[in-house]
Amino acid sequence: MEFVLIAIAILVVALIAGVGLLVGRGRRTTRLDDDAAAGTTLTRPRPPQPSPAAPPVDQPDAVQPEAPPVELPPAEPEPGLVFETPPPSAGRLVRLRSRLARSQSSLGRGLLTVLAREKLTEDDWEEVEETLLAADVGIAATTQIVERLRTQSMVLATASPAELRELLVRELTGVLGPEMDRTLGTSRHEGRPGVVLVVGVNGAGKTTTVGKIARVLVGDGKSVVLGAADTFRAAAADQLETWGERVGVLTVRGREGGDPASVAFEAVRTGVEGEVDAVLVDTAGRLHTKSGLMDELGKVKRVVEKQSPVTEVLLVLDATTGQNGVVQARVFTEAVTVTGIVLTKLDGTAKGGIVVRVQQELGIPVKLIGLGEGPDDLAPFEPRAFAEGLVGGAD
Ligand SMILES: Nc1nc2c(ncn2[C@@H]2O[C@H](COP(=O)(O)OP(=O)(O)OP(=O)(O)O)[C@@H](O)[C@H]2O)c(=O)[nH]1
Ligand SMILES: [Mg+2]
Repeated sequence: MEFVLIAIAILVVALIAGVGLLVGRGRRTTRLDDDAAAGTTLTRPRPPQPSPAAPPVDQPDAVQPEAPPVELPPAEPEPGLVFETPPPSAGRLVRLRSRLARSQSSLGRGLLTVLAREKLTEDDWEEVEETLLAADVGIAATTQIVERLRTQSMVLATASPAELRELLVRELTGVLGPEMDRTLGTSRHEGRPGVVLVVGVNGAGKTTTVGKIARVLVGDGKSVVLGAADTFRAAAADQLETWGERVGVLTVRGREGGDPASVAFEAVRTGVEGEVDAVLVDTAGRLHTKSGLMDELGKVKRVVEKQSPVTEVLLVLDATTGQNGVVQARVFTEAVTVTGIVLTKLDGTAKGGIVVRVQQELGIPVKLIGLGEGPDDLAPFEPRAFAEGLVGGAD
């Protein structure tokens, strides 16, 4: 009997010591259940000292509402180095609209040349129609524009070039959904950060866009945390981290091949506890035709929402992919309810009209557009400025 009691006592002491060790380790470093081998790390550009106490061990399924607030390490560049200060979001599209030059050459110039003819014949109207369709404006919007222009043909006949241009800009603005709400969910709401999930097929421009959005937000004076939930390749997290480093934004990353949902969860938790304005989560490119990968995306969102609601799901579409973009958008929105579209590479296509089609066919607003590979070549979408860019001649 005595022997049994002694054995139980030893067991209890060993258990207490074991638990103590585990908790102690968790306080020093942020580890996720399935990432235990390599750990999930917080990387802040050039921190002056090692990261202070990270939050205790956590699992995506076990939210700890009373976790102590995290002090994010101060973002300070090394002496002699300075973080970049990107320009604010306001007025960016006006500054970048000449990047739509390629679209402009086929759409704007083409239309203005025809509309300036003295008397418009049926052939001329057909040319107008073809020009709009060639720019990917889509049948519905093309029909609407042509019908409206036809009713104004008397005005057209006597209009000056400037008046013609204005008329065309007005008509194009009309089909660009000027009434749609394009507010980005990147602000704090009910004491929590805006949480943005960025999704899309391979190579659409997701990571670049997350980096550019971080710059836009920093330029607007907001605080940001990045989540590298593309754990498919280590290079993906490096790529994102580099974007963050340039503007002094922290990146949360996991080990290569780890669970993307865990990294996303950890990034959002860091953002919640650090009381930042927005957490931006980059995800791996995935084919919309692979249902397993689409399910994984659904899981990322569900897991993040155990921590804080996702306020924005941005689907990044490559503008040069045409109709396929609309198909992609349908599948992605079934998996994660897309709330906004980012149309990238509009600088490299003559099909700027794709904006119209994507919005009309999906009912989802285009919120941002990518107009180049430069770090600040991303602009909030504004229908009027965009129409001016398409028609050209404003700069
Ligand atoms: N010209 C132009 N290139 C862009 C734009 N946006 C992104 N790119 C380029 O597109 C390429 C792919 O960009 P990424 O951001 O790596 O794409 P991704 O969707 O993250 O790719 P995966 O993670 O591999 O799926 C890069 O070379 C970018 O510079 C844009 O608006 N214009
Ligand atoms: Mg990427």
